[in-house]
Amino acid sequence: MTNSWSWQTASAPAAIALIQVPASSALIDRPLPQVGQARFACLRHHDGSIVDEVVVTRLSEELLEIACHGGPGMRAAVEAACASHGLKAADSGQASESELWKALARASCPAAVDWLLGQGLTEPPFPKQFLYRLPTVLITGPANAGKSTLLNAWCGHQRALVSDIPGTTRDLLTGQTLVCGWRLVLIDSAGLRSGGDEIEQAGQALVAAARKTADVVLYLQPPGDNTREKSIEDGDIIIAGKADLRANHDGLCWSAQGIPGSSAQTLLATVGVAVLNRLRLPAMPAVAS
Ligand SMILES: Nc1nc2c(ncn2[C@@H]2O[C@H](COP(=O)(O)OP(=O)(O)O)[C@@H](O)[C@H]2O)c(=O)[nH]1
Ligand SMILES: [Mg+2]
Repeated sequence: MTNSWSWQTASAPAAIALIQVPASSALIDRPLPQVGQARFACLRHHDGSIVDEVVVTRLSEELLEIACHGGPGMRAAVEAACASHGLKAADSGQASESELWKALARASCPAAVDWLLGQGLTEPPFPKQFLYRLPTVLITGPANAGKSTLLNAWCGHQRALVSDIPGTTRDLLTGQTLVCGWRLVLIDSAGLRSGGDEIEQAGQALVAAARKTADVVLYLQPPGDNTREKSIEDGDIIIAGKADLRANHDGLCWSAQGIPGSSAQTLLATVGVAVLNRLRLPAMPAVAS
């Protein structure tokens, strides 16, 4: 018989918590239930003192599942009781109380908190780094494509100046948005074009540098864009910009005015989901956007 026990539930405070322990009558104050049956009992410390009122289920001849109370103090008492019986904590994949609290304190956004509370520190099926840092999304494309307008709409306020004068945006401008609970850092950038004055060329160098570090690159392509070949790189998410000026609305598109059948908000939500998919981040339905 194994000599180890493990938590079966995440270590966030909860009404109840589950442990699995070897089937030993020393642990409880009543006879062990039959296999497949459950009973109320008291969990005992090795010295005989009562630790908690619990429900004991006999999973097999050798294994018990015990439902105890799930507050942090009770979890600590249960851990101490198991240790007093000479049982060792197995690595259940669940975080210890303090590890989880530290992870929650570092969580990057509501979806990360939601994930940690639900799953503890189990290995996520998405890049773990995004539990603790915000993904960056570079918005690039030719001058006048509507990049700054897209940034403003996504941030929900006027972060960048918008104008039909090419070269209005020169620096990298950042803003944030929430998509299905994941917070994204959006980076607006100078329009791609050759020539221009020294400051504009410096702006182009900033875009090139931002490309190297961004987690996702959105290429906003205005109608009639002919810079495509040299400016779009493998892996870019291409968005058909100024879709209100286009007859065809197939594929991923964006218009600040919306298009027939889709408001600007609906189009943004679709772009947001495309970004999450690229980052392999799951939409967390329980978390408000
Ligand atoms: N028709 C139309 N015009 C837009 C749209 N988005 C931006 N514009 C206009 O295009 C011009 C350039 O926009 P801006 O966001 O500054 O482009 P940027 O140079 O790519 O940052 C401005 O006059 C905007 O009002 C759009 O979705 N549809
Ligand atoms: Mg701009």
